[in-house]
This record gives sequence, structure tokens and C-alpha cells, in this order.
Amino acid sequence: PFLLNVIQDETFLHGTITTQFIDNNPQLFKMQPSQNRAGRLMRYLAQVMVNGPSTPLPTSNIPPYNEPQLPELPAGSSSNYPRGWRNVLLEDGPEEFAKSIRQHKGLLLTDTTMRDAHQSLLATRVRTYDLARIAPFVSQQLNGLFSLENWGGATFDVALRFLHECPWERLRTLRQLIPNIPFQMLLRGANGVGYTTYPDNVVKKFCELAVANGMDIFRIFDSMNYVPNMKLGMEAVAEAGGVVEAAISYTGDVSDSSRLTKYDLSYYIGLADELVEIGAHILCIKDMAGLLKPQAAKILISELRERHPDLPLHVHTHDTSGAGVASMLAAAEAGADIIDGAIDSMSGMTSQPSIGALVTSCERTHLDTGIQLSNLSKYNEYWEQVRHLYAPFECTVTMKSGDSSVYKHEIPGGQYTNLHFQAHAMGLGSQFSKIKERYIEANRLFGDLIKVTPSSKVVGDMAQFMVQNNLSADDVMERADELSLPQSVIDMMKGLIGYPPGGFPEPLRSKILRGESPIEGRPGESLPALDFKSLKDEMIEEHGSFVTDEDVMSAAMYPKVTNDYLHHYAEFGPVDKLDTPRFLIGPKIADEFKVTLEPGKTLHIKPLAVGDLKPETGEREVFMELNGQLRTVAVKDNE
Ligand code: 3PY
Ligand code: ZN
Repeated sequence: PFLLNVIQDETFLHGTITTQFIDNNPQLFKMQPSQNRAGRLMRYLAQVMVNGPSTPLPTSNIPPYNEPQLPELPAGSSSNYPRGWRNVLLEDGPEEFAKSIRQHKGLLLTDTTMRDAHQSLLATRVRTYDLARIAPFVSQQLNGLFSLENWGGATFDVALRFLHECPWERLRTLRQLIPNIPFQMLLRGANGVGYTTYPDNVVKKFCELAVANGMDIFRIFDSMNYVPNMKLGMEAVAEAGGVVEAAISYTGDVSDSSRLTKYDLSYYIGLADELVEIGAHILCIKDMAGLLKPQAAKILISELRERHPDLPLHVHTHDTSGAGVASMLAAAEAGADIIDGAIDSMSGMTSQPSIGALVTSCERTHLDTGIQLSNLSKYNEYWEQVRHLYAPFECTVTMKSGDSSVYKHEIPGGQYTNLHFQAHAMGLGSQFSKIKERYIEANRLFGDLIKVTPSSKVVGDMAQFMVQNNLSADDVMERADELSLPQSVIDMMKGLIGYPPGGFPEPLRSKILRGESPIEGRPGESLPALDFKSLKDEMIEEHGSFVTDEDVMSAAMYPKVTNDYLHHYAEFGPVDKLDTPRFLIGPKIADEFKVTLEPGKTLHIKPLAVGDLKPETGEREVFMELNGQLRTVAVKDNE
């Protein structure tokens, strides 16, 4: 390992090495725990067998051990990729790509199954393992898709925190398997893939690395539609060479003229004009809660289509109320070029509307998508099986149907699932309706916000605080200067995540701030640039010289989570290579299984027994066969 450390060192690689090289680089002696991936994985499996799941499982539903069946690929197709929209992008660049979208006849589709669908239905837990298995099929048989939304949003955090896998590696793995279909990610503007504002250089470097690792299209939004934050994200993406998809987060109801809100048609049109001016390649209407009724879609999209005839329009919704398919068809009829759906078995409720329903509805019309239903069905069958593997995270444990009261409470899809689950866990039948009521009140208190990560979290925190403390909106209004409000509320009022149209309401804001002065303007402007070099040095000091620029970026957004992930990797190895049931709940005794570490390197593992507790050490021995050899791993029993 020492030699490996030396030859991978930047100074060494760049040929600036001197005789002091070894003295000046003490980190070279911090060895990566020997590769020994098999041994570390055995330690992981033994740990799960003795102490239970390493990832908290919210329900006791046990997934089946059956590996989902893969659909067959046409013979001889493995290295021959049919043309897709990514070929157009790579050949022509973002501007011409946008023109080709406008010239395309028929409706284009983005498949969100690999990101938003599982973020909304399965607590974002779908692992790279299950995504990578189906990737060759997608690349071969669904090459007509406009894009795959497969990164960003909550996937980044959850991959590191709960799945103990590297989000960058996920991106690279999928990119290698799917070179022909554009990848799309959700970027929270100045909040990157986190929940707070990051320094500008972090957002910029993040976009550079995302493009370098294979990302194509960046859907950039801000939780207040705060243009200065969006502009920063848009410029960062453009500089990195990505496709700038500027997203307007939609709230209210443009089809209800009796409803006097600040989010009326002229608000959206004005915002769209600004984003086009800044340099959007594509404009997206991001309906994160599923509030865009068919009639509203018609009004909004027709107007945008007329004002910006050359601009590709992309529409995203959630099916919470059940009107998702109707709204997306209305948007397409009104001139949207691209709409989002999720494969049928991962669609509906708080997820996106069903791609199968959209494709069939458009067949033999001017909107025909050209996607073959037989291929979609095979993709669907795979996902139906995969979904069972994530049974412990299944939202349908508590949620049985859609909910048209979303038009009132306006809770975004992913958050709805979360709050529903939490309320249910508290064991009170009426708890969720109370939360919904308070959510409405908290939103009103804050002056009617656009609610999407992270502003939705602030409203949710406030709603829960009100339920827990039995406070009405009037109580909060009166006592805002003495209550110990959630920190997220105080931070928002300080201006840390940006400004809503019209600003925050007074006197509530001043009461909450208790004399502290808010920051003016774009929050990122007052943050000092992050020193990547010293962060990398610190990380190398702690974890060894194998730390990559991507790891440093993960740490820039999630310091503790990344640190824990790197320690987990050092101790337990590449757990992302385990199949999902064995990763989540561990292997069964006497049940032999395989783990492929890389092509041509496969481990055969057979757990044999878990020994008795040794009172003197508090440990148990776990006996396993690894490639036919007996191995014993001692594990501390945490019971
Ligand atoms: C996210 O920010 O993760 C979202 O999905 C917002 O809609
Ligand atoms: Zn969404």
C-alpha cells in the first residue's frame, strides 16, 4: 500500500518530486486498510447477523430473498448501443440539443423511476445494485426516452448516510452502462444536493464534478423561486458544460381566478421571462406537490408556449391527488415538449404518474411517444419485483390511496410520505389530519410560501412544533418572541435560504429574530469560499490518501455523513456489492450466495452458524465459508 500511495500522489504524478518528498508527506504512511474486500464484507455480514440491520428499518416487513428476474436482451447487443438523445447532446451541444427537442414530433418522456419515484415511495432507499442490474436493458430497449432522472435530490444524502455507498460511484456505474440516454439530476440551486446554502465555489465545483462523472441535464430550482439563487445554479451548470433546465416551482392554482394569491399567471410568466433571459436551455414547471390541475396546466403551458416558441418546456408533477395523468396529457396538448412519468409499478400516489398510462394514452395521436409498450412491460415487471425488496420502507404500509386534500395543504410528494409515516408511527389515527391542518396554518403564518426542499421542511418543522405544543397560528403570532421555535424557522427568517416573493411577513419576522439582523440579498454572497485544499488535506490525514475530489465534495455538503461513510467503508468494505436483502437484513444460515466485486472476481459465501455469547468478551463468533474455506469473525454483541 505504501508504494501505491506514493505512485498515486499528485506531486509524484506531476513529476515535482524532491528528496524531501517522503518527509513532507506524512499522509503517505496512512495506509488504506488492506484491500481485503472479502474480509471486510464478511465482517459486515457477521455484524448484521449478530446485531441486526445496519440501516434502521422503519417497519418490520421482511423482503423476499428472490433476486428479481431480468428481462432478456436482444442477442449480441451488449456493446452496441442504439442511438439516443445523448448522442444528439454530445454531437451538437446544449443549444442545438434544445433546438432538436423543439423540432421533435411527438411527446418526449423523462423516466423518474431511478430518483423521484423511489424518493417519494420508498424513502429514497433504492440501491445502485438494483439500478445497475436493469441499466443494460434500459439502454438497449428504452433508448427513445428523453432522459432518466437518476441522481440528485435526496439520493445523494441517503446513499452515503443509509446505504453506505458512494453517490458518485452510482453515477459513474450507470453512465458506463447507459451511454446513450441523457441523465438528469435535481439540483437545489444554491443548496446543491443539501438543505442549506453552500458557498458559491462549492456549487460550482459540484457541477463540474457532476458533469465529469457523467451528468447531462440539471433541473435547477430554488425553494422560494428566488432568482439570485437560481441564477447561481444556472451559471454553475452552464460553466460546467451541462444542460441548464431552469425549474419554476409551482404552487397555488392559476385556473382559479377567485383565489387571490401572489402566485398567479403573471407571476409565473414574469419568472419564466427572467429565467430565459439568464440562459435556460429548457424551462421546467416543477409541480412538486401535484397541484397543477389539468385546466391550470392548459392555461400555464399555452401561455408559455406562445411567449417562448423556441424554448423546450418540460413538466414535472406528483400524482398525489390522482389527477397526474390528466394534467400531464393537458400539458402535452398545450405544447409541453417533455413530461415526467415513473414506470407503472413505481408510479401513482406521491410518485409521478404512470409512464405506461401516458404512453398508451398518446398512441396513434400526434403525441405518440414511439416507446414500445412491450419493452415498458418488461421494465415494469423488473421494478415490481424490486419494489418488494424494499418492503421495510414501503409507504403503502400506512398510505393506501391518493389524497385530493393536497390542493389545500400543498405538501410536496416526498414530504407527504414522510409526514404520513411519522404521524402513523405516533399511533394516533387523527394525527395526520392535525399535521395537515397545522401545515396550512404554518404556511399562512410565513406569508404563503412555495413549499419544496428546504422551505417545505421549515413549514413541516413548524407544523409539527405546533401539533406537539398544541399551538394555534394566533398563539404563535402572539408569542413568537418567547417560544423556542425550530432552528430551521429561525434560519429561514434570517434569510439563510433566500427570500420569497414579497419578503417575509412582519411583525412575525422581527419577533422571531429578536433583534438579530437578517442577512440581506443572496445568502451565498456573504459566505466565504470553501478551502478545498485544506479540507482534502484533513480528510487524507484521517482516512488515507485514497480520498478523491468527489469524496471531498461529498464532505463539503455533508461533513459528518461523509466521514461516517468513509469509516464504514474502511471497516466493512464495498457493501454496495451485496444484493439488497443481504445488505438490509443479512444472509440466512446455510444459504450460499455470490457477491461480484468486479467482473471476474466473485465471492461464494455460505454462513454456517452464529456462536454463543462469550461472557468474558461480550462477543459471538460467526462461522462462514468463503470460497470453500472456513472463516470465523468475532463480533461484539450489542444487546
Ligand atoms: C427534492 O428536493 O429532493 C425534491 O424532490 C423536491 O421536489
Ligand atoms: Zn418531484
